[in-house]
Amino acid sequence: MKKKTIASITTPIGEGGIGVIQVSGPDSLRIVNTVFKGKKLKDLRNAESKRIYYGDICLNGTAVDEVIVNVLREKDSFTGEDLVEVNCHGGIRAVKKTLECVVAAGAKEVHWKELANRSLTNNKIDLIQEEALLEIPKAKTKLCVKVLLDQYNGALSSFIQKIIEEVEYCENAKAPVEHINGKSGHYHDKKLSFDSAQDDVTLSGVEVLSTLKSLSIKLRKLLATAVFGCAITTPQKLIITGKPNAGKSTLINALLKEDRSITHKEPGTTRDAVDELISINGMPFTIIDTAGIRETDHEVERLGVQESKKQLRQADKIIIVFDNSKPAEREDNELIEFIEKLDLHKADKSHKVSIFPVINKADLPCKLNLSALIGDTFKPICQISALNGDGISTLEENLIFEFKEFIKYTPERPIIFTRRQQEFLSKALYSSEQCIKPAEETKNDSNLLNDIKQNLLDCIVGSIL
Ligand SMILES: Nc1nc2c(ncn2[C@@H]2O[C@H](COP(=O)(O)OP(=O)(O)OP(=O)(O)O)[C@@H](O)[C@H]2O)c(=O)[nH]1
Ligand SMILES: [Mg+2]
Repeated sequence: MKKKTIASITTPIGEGGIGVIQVSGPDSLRIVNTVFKGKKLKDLRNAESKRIYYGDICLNGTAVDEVIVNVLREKDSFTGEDLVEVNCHGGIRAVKKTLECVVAAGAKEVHWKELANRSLTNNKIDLIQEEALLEIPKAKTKLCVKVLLDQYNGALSSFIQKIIEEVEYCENAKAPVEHINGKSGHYHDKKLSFDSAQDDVTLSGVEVLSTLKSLSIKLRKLLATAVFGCAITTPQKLIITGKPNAGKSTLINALLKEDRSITHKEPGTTRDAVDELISINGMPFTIIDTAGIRETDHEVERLGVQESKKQLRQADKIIIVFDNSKPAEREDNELIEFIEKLDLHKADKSHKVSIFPVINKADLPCKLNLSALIGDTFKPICQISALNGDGISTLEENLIFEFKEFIKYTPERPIIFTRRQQEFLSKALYSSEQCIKPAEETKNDSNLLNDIKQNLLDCIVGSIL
């Protein structure tokens, strides 16, 4: 069935120098030609690929906007079909009017993500690359862009593809396994393709088993990147809590390196959870200033406390702020008790919250006897002064400790960056590890080995296609 030609505004709507509309599909040149009047080129259907043309977009013979169109024939376009990029003036009116003309001429208006999907369905990119492409506009830091761009260019896909080829190599060598999901042959027709082993080599059961074992190790190492990659695409929630007046908002400002959170000497200044984005060495975090937790009769404050508890339940990381200048109080205790129980009520047991207790106002004389209050449960990681900045860098180092290995990012490193990829590859690893032991015990039973290969292929190919 012939695909419909689609059109979408691919720049954000708002004031700006230019606005871009992309028209993709078999009729894109014909459609744009009916509304484009070139200064030199008379018929856009004769346009050369990778050339730009200057002219007007016209409606009933009247110019709507002056534009430059960029023509990319099927072989050159990222969607894998004829693509016309109309560059018009920025701002809301000019862009919308130009799109209306193109739609009136026969294109179907779509969300810009649909263009990425065309690229996928036309085998220009695979699913992982499409996921990376859609994440890039949301990237929060330079590090995020770097990691995602590498995955878009195939770092993760080619790594997984090599694993697939190694499994297929075992398959060529011994009793052939039916190809999965009716997809025959290798994973060749995508953007990234490799020549896999075609030689008719015969591997022994022991060799097949040892290859499969080494693939499991590779998969395990790859899966360890998910904690970093998923925090790149979904910034971790970092909640700041502590009794009223402990210095939570001041600490947020110190981490933000600016004065955004309202601070005051009166306890209870912050009543709503306020969130901001921070970057620590390129790692993005959503940092949330909470109202603290305490028993109160004040209705507005009570709602604030309720909201704080909700935020704490959803946290990835929690900083508990203790006040060095005051003796420990019942409120500190209540908070500790609440936080201790957080993981118990979680449906997803694999999602554990990390706690970072800090002693603030270290610049003031110490009146806090914390050990009597909390023992070793929440050993403070550092003493800080949110007011003058002492100890903040130590706190930051602690917050990014689990990403340390990845922040020194080696270009083109394969990184798992979505839960979907993580789930598929975890299944692949689980199914192979489940089978390897029995296969060893049964002296490399070829049926079992085939099962391992089949399961591995099912899950791994699923992660990429
Ligand atoms: N000396 C000293 N004062 C601090 C420090 N951190 C915060 N303060 C002061 O403590 C007071 C309370 O600070 P906030 O940051 O508003 O405290 P909070 O925990 O957000 O308070 P609530 O929003 O009321 O729960 C302010 O007067 C701050 O200037 C510190 O490290 N040293
Ligand atoms: Mg506050």
